[in-house]
Amino acid sequence: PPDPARRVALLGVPIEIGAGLRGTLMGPAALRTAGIGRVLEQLRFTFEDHGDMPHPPVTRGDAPVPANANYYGEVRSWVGAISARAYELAQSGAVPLFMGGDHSLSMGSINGVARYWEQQGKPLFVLWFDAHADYNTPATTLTANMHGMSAAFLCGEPGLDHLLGDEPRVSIPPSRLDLFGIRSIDPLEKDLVRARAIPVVDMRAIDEFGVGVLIRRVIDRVRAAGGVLHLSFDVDVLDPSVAPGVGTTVPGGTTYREAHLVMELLHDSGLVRSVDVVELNPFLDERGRTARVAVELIGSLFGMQISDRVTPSNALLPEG
Ligand code: 4U7
Ligand code: MN
Ligand code: MN
Ligand code: MN
Repeated sequence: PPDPARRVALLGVPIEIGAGLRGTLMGPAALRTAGIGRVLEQLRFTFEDHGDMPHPPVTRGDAPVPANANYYGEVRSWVGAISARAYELAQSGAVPLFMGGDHSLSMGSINGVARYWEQQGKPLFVLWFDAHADYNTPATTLTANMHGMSAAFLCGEPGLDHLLGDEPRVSIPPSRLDLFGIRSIDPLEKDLVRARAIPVVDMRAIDEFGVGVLIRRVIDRVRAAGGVLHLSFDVDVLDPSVAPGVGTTVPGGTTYREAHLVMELLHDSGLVRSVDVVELNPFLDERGRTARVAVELIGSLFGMQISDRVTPSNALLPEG
């Protein structure tokens, strides 16, 4: 029977105007078709599907609209509403799983859950599992697409200051953000990431040291701080040969097994309290492949195991 103590709250967030290409609004439907609910049920989770958020009405704010931020008004309406829902879901004690939608949704989902954890006195860490750093601001962006600005916004970078409207804004210290899997970063964005000393695990580091050691370092840091972890999983972190159904493919991504190992180790850590699955674009997918892979990875994150085995502890690994 399902274990009521293990609750996952699914919420579809069909936003697409944060990205350059249309189609991520079909993401939540594709994840459901690929069996995200069935997988969670198999793993004995009680899951609640809260359906898809409605497109919020676009209201004109009093604050001026910044330049270099496409569809600012629409994104602002979404982000405020998402943050409020995220806060409620975190408060309910479930693990919220936000099904995107493009990555601009994380400005709301993470702000909302961070607000909850701040009240609990627990530091929230954010694992940004993505091909991109998403650390642009209106001053650094080359495209004005807001899905490339989410991490920077969350760390309190200026330029989108009124994006949350009346929702209280929480900022994540840059030292609690981990960019993991990146291989595409714009010139001014790179300068900003360096200036803020954001921990980065790029694909070169993964090639050289392997994902296992590197993800354990992230986990150890969260645990040592007595914190909890939000996973922001941008499907484009996977190699395009594994996950073609995304708008911004970058060659040289994580393999199928590397991504699974990240998820398996995150599961074993017991620290993940909320999740985004973003940037799946079913319009660009090949016969549902990417949606299926994303659901399989979510399975590993929630405890799907290849075999019953004891995971070796960090004591067996070389010192970092
Ligand atoms: B995603 C980009 F220029 N950096 O800012 C930009 F390369 O959420 C890409 O990670 C952003 O998919 C990608 O537009 C945003 C570009
Ligand atoms: Mn992203
Ligand atoms: Mn990306
Ligand atoms: Mn993308």
